[in-house]
Amino acid sequence: MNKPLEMQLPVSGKQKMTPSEAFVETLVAHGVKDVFGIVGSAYMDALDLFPLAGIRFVMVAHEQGAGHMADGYARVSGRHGVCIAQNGPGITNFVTSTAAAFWAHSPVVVVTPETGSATLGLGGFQETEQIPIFSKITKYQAHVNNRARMAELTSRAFDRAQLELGPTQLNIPRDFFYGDIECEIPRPIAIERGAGGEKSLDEAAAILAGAKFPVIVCGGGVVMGDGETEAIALAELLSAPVANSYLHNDSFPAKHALWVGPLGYQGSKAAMKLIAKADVVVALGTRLGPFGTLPQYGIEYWPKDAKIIQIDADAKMLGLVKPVSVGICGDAKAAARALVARLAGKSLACITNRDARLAEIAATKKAWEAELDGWTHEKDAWSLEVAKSSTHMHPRQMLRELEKAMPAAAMVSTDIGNICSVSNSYLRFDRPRSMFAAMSFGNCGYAFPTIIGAKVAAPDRPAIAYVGDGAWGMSFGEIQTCVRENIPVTAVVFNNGQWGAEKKNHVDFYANRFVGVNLDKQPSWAAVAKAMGAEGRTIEKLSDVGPALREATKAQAAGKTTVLEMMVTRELGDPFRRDALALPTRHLAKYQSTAAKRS
Ligand SMILES: Cc1ncc(C[n+]2csc(CCOP(=O)(O)OP(=O)(O)O)c2C)c(N)n1
Ligand SMILES: [Mg+2]
Repeated sequence: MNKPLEMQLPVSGKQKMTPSEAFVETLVAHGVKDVFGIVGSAYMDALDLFPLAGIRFVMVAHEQGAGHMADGYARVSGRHGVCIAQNGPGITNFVTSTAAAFWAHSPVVVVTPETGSATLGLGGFQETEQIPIFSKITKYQAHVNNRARMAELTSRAFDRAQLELGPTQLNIPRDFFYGDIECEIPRPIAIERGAGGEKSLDEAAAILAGAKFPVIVCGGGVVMGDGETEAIALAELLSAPVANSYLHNDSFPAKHALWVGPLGYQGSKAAMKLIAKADVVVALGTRLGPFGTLPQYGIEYWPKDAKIIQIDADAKMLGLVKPVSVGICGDAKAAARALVARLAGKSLACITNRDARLAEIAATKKAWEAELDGWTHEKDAWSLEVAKSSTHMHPRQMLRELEKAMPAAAMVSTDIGNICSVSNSYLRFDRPRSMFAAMSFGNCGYAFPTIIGAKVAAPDRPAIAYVGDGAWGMSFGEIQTCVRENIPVTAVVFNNGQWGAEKKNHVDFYANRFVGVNLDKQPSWAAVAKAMGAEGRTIEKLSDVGPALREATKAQAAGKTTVLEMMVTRELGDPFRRDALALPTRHLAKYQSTAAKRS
């Protein structure tokens, strides 16, 4: 691992420099230490300055990987993630990772050198219109239309990424890196976010004072706003159970007695049963995304008659998905603190039934844990059939073993897939900025590069990616980055020999007519890892899971990247979205054999 670089200060005062120097000095002004990308002539003049500016260039295998690394870096550190590539194809490779960062609210600055201004529009080499492509997946796009504005526009792209919490694009015609300019390097703009309007906070406090069964849902806003302590204080004041919003399992400490687990797909039944009883829901730093509030396990848990107090730093999120009684446009940390200040010492209706509620929370959690312990395998007919003749591990049991062996302070990224989704019930964290799921964009291939970026930002924390074997085929190339750049992580690859999450739809809706879902003739992923210079292990037995994870994460301290290939059965948990599919209707005679038999 490279040693952390000395803090550098940018040049001050107006002076003569080249645009490349202005660009790099602006990165320095914003505290940039690491940039992810693949080398390209388009920005070579600036790249040449990185070493002396104290900026590490992390060379990756594919630009999409660089974008996800910048995302993981930003999510764990709260600082900017930065990626850069060659104009044209290097930049279009950033599209998926930028969209993913957009939905993860990550302050990523996507630097997109563009074809030269003198030939733009002539259909030259590596030319495409780079602004329209990113227009819907960035919070702000800066186009350097004049080389003298390099520092100003670079700095704005960095400021906006933090102010709006999302990716921004900095588009630079490649010839604009050269020349002489006079400029001053701007300093970052820091804006303190407040608790929200006094009136809405007063209204919220009044509703909470009368609540008999308040429930808090902590979302990504608590993590990004560093509001854990304040969320705990609010929860303790109300003795309210706290659920994590979908894929934000790190938004409230799992060891806390009031934590009840994540809502949403493959989440905690305890959280669902308790929120179903709420008369008031405090949505703290969450937009209550549809994916996280749809019925699960056949439980329609959303409390339709409850009053909802929603707190979000982005006013556009208020009442977007669920109608709210009070919307507070504020920072999760500051708003939670303001609510505690308003409620402390007041007579609260929820205190009268406090002990009964605490007992109910504990009993509901206990019942869910017991259910999870006993839920060793899936019980639908197809899963029972495929598991019957298999010697491989049941995914759920394997996930429980991983949970038990999870090292302290671990960071876990999760991909999109059936087993990764089931892992939601088994991922618990005691500190924020620990879980990096593929979020709403849901692209396969997210988890591995994202954890590599997270490890660069937090080299002392164990870094673990959960990845299905299909998604692994998309992303394993970044083992090269781990090995070459000495970024040691652990990849846990679930080998079920299929694109399982999609296969589940074939099982549920298409009468097991499998098209394009079986991953036959896969290589041994453990052997591939070894061939690439990492460690690789094939895990066949449940009793080996925990020790293997512990050993692999320990080996990170010795600079070793390990791929643990988990051999699991082909059984499949509940699907992502039963609600979004329908049984097949066919009108043409030729396709009648595929029509659903309706009774
Ligand atoms: C880039 C991308 N392509 C396709 C999909 C559709 N998709 C969602 S889940 C999934 C299957 C994932 O399979 P795997 O990674 O093996 O995990 P498993 O479901 O088997 O656990 C696919 C193809 C997607 N989400 N992202
Ligand atoms: Mg699979």
